[in-house]
Amino acid sequence: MTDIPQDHPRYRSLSTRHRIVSGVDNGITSLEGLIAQGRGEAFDYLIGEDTLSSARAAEYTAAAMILLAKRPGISVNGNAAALVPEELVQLSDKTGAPLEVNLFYRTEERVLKIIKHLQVHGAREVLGAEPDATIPGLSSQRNNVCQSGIYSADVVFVPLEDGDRCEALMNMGKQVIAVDLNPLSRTSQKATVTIVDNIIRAVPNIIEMIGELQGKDNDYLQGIVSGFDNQKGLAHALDSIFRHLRDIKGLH
Ligand code: PTJ
Repeated sequence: MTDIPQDHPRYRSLSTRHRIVSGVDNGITSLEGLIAQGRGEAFDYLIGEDTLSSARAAEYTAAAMILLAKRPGISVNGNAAALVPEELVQLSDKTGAPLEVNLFYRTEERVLKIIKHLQVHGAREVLGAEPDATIPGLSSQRNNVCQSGIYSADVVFVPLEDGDRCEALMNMGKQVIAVDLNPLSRTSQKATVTIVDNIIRAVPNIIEMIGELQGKDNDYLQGIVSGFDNQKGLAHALDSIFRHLRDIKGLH
């Protein structure tokens, strides 16, 4: 890997790109994951590569929802595993939400590699190697889930989701927290709470917010959740993109 100078203006973005490439080299991330990352980068550039105030509100709501959940669950794919393995383990440790590997381009080999990768980053138990339940109404490989994880979860955290499964999980009566830099994606439009932010910023933010909110009573947490409007958050993300484009010299 070429060394990226730390003072390079796009250091963070370029080192993230390298992490995804290593994920592919190590058999964790799918080749399609590179394309997904590219699309994410384009949207991240348009929102200014920083957490928007609406994304912060969504992250705060997600933290409250996870704390309120009876059975939270965390879905891990090949991109999330490559980008934020340690942070996902921390989120699981802090909340008791099991980590479950769930892949769109599922191969047994990749599932096992991701489990091992999460274990190297401190995970004790990781679900997903032996799915024993099926998400109804979903024909993709992502319908393979574990009874003790995503299947019985009431709140599911799903970074980089595909729209179909988001909808299928919602149809099961679950609350879905999605992280997706594209505010126009079907996932973004369907999820209970959509965090339009880069996963590399979103997960650390949520962990910090969970630390702040732990110990607050349920009424307080419920107040945060009730006060959140997902459509308003998405509209703010789109407005921010338009504003950013207008600010670029030459555009009116
Ligand atoms: O590991 P697998 O087999 O489960 O496959 C995972 C991918 C991501 C390849 C698969 O789910 C897929 O093809 O996803 P999509 O339909 O391309 O959607 C990915 C979404 O994530 C896009 O809307 C991107 O904008 C967004 N995205 C990409 N990188 C990031 C991101 N959102 C937040 N943070 C990122 N770093």
